[in-house]
Amino acid sequence: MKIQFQAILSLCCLPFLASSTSAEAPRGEAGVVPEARVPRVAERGEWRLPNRLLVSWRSDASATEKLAARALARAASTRDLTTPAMRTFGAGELEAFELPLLADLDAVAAELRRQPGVRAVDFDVLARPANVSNDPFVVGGQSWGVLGDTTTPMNAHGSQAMEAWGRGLTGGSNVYVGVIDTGVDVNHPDLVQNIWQNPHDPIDGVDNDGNGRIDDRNGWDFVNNDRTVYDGSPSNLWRDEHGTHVAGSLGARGGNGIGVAGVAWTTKIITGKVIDNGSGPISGVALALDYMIDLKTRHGLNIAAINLSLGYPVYTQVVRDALVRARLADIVVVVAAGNGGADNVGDNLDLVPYYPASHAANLGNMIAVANITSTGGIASDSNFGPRAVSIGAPGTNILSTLPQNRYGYLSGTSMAAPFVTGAVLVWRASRPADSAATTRGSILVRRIPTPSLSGKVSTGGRLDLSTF
Ligand SMILES: [Ca+2]
Ligand SMILES: [Ca+2]
Ligand SMILES: [Ca+2]
Ligand SMILES: [Ca+2]
Repeated sequence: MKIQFQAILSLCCLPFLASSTSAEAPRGEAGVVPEARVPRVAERGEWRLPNRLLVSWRSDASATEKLAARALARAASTRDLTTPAMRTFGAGELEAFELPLLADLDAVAAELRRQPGVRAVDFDVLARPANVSNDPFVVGGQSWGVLGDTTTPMNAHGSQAMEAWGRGLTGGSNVYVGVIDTGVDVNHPDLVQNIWQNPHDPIDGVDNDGNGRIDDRNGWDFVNNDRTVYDGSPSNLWRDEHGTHVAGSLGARGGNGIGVAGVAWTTKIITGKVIDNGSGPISGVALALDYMIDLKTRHGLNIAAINLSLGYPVYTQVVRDALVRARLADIVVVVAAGNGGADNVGDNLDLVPYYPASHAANLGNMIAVANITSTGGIASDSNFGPRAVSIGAPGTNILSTLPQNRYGYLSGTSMAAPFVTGAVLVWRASRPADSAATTRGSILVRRIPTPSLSGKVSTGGRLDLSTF
């Protein structure tokens, strides 16, 4: 039931692909070259303040012992943090040591712990709200794409989004995303809170906000040229299935106790419906891109990313020109690398172009994404390209939202792209000043080197939110 390639525009997914691929890489990261790898959180110690130690003195510590310890630590200054409660309960004093910035905190702490007046030495650690997903398919482990290597449940090949959530990075409702795809079921209970509601164009038959689309409440349907971005129904579940699934992967509501969680728990999803009943003309893609760009540049919406989980085999100037405008508008455009063509075997896009993915190599705001499996292999039908394709992300057997309050699994590079798009949203929520190019570069450099992607994508690695 793969979507036919002869369509003018085809979706980059393979519904309900039974199991994984024949191109599995060895498990783990054995043999990975460690060059240029961004250190993981624990390695680079970003949780702790770089120059502070908290010294708990023994209650019987003498002034001489304290002086000696401060000198040993070469503390630039010290601060007394002793509280009345400590005194009430007979505890020793507490002191913060401010050390020179380049001090080796671990070494100094170890030395201090050996001093006679010292009871304990702590690092001053940054506390952030711990966001623990209560979304049943995350808790249950079915949503492997959001898991990390230190999470429970665990999957080392997931996007590690769950680790970012634990540090308070869950996106934000002031960060907008354009989903250019089929329609999206804007009433799905796990999406509805994250669906954009245009406040400036009430349903009154008038284009109140002057963007050329009358009553564009949640986006626009560029295929049928109407305002309904969801045209499915209980008797036509398939019609806007693809975009609904993509929207859930990047931005299903997290922490709401139902269903799945998108990489970004909160965002505002704007739908540009450009595919209906399996395909749509690429002119709609260009128009939808410009619609999003206009919402950003003239209407002030903070659109950080656009997801394009679609493709076609011919170069078109209109889409390329719109993508250049998206770059000028400082929007990251994430595109699916595509799924192999008629033979279901992934193609090298450096040799066989597929668009818009093949525009990515030449536009500094674009990221083309390959599909990896839950065991870290590149899916056998995933396109690749050491120049054209940037990174791999979970794309095989991905559980997400489906129309009419359903959930289901889909596979393909269509499913991989929204993980990266969600990562853009999470990044920009905590770093609102970063440009599209900076955001793109930051995500790509954080990839985890992955054997199956070596020589297949430009970064040689897979998406990793754990160091966001
Ligand atoms: Ca309008
Ligand atoms: Ca109106
Ligand atoms: Ca419609
Ligand atoms: Ca949810």
